[in-house]
Amino acid sequence: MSDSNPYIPPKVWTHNKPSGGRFANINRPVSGATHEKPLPRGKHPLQLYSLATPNGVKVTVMLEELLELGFTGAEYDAWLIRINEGDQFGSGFVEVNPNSKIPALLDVSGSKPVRVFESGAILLYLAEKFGALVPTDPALRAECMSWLFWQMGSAPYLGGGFGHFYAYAPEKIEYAIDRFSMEVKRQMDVLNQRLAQNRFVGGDEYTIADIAIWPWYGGMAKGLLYDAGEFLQVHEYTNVVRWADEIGKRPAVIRGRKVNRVMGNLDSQLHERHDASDFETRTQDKLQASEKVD
Ligand SMILES: N[C@@H](CCC(=O)N[C@@H](CS)C(=O)NCC(=O)O)C(=O)O
Repeated sequence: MSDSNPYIPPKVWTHNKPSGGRFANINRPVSGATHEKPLPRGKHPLQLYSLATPNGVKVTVMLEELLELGFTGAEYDAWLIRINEGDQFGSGFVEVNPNSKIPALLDVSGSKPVRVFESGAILLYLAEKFGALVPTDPALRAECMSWLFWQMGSAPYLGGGFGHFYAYAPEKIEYAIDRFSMEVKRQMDVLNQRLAQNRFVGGDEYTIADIAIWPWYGGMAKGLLYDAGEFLQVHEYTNVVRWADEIGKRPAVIRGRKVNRVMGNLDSQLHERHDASDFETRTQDKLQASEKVD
């Protein structure tokens, strides 16, 4: 777009050409399944259909934290949904999430399966199911919920706004990058000020608010998202960095980050998880080494 050739929106928008941005091939202006494909089911009470994006990691970290706390009912099968290949538009996936986005959870522990979609709803569902990682005191619970919903409302500006225009759009549009950089820096400052006074986002306790916020804002503070650490000077958010480092060392977080991961070091990729032992035996480094021997 240039001043000499400005875009003038027509009276009615039509989907007449691909946008050209990264992931444009999977974007459509309609919802629903594009093909018949039932979802696989494993042996555990919880069936997760996901990918290790920041939204996906929230749920695998939550499940690993619950297992770490001793809740055996949180045993899960994690199936890989490759969103670049359109798996989220298969008929089985759409039955679990009509919005066609990971993560999606099916709880098959009761007489009828319960579907849950939207990462915030999944965290809350699991926290309530097991009575863990969400405070019972009304004031603390309200604080935890406020930060959980803050994340759900804020992250689309970070990902869909800043990340999209800074990293994925086919051209760099100064207006859009300025607008979303300003907003992301404001959000990082909100969190930084909160964490200056509190060890965790909700207060003294580690909760689902931290689990929701960490993959996005912790990732941003550590310079892991969109290669934008220097651009946004994220090291300045020292309290967020301190909090991100502390959470990143938790064993459940280290495990949860690996599940459904298809990028990075081979030993950090556990494409599917069906058993706790898979972390030792089925990461990509191990699978590829055993293929070479065979
Ligand atoms: N608000 C949703 C957002 C989920 C979401 O955006 N998922 C992305 C990956 S992080 C996705 O599945 N994208 C596939 C698509 O848009 O077709 C949540 O928190 O669960």
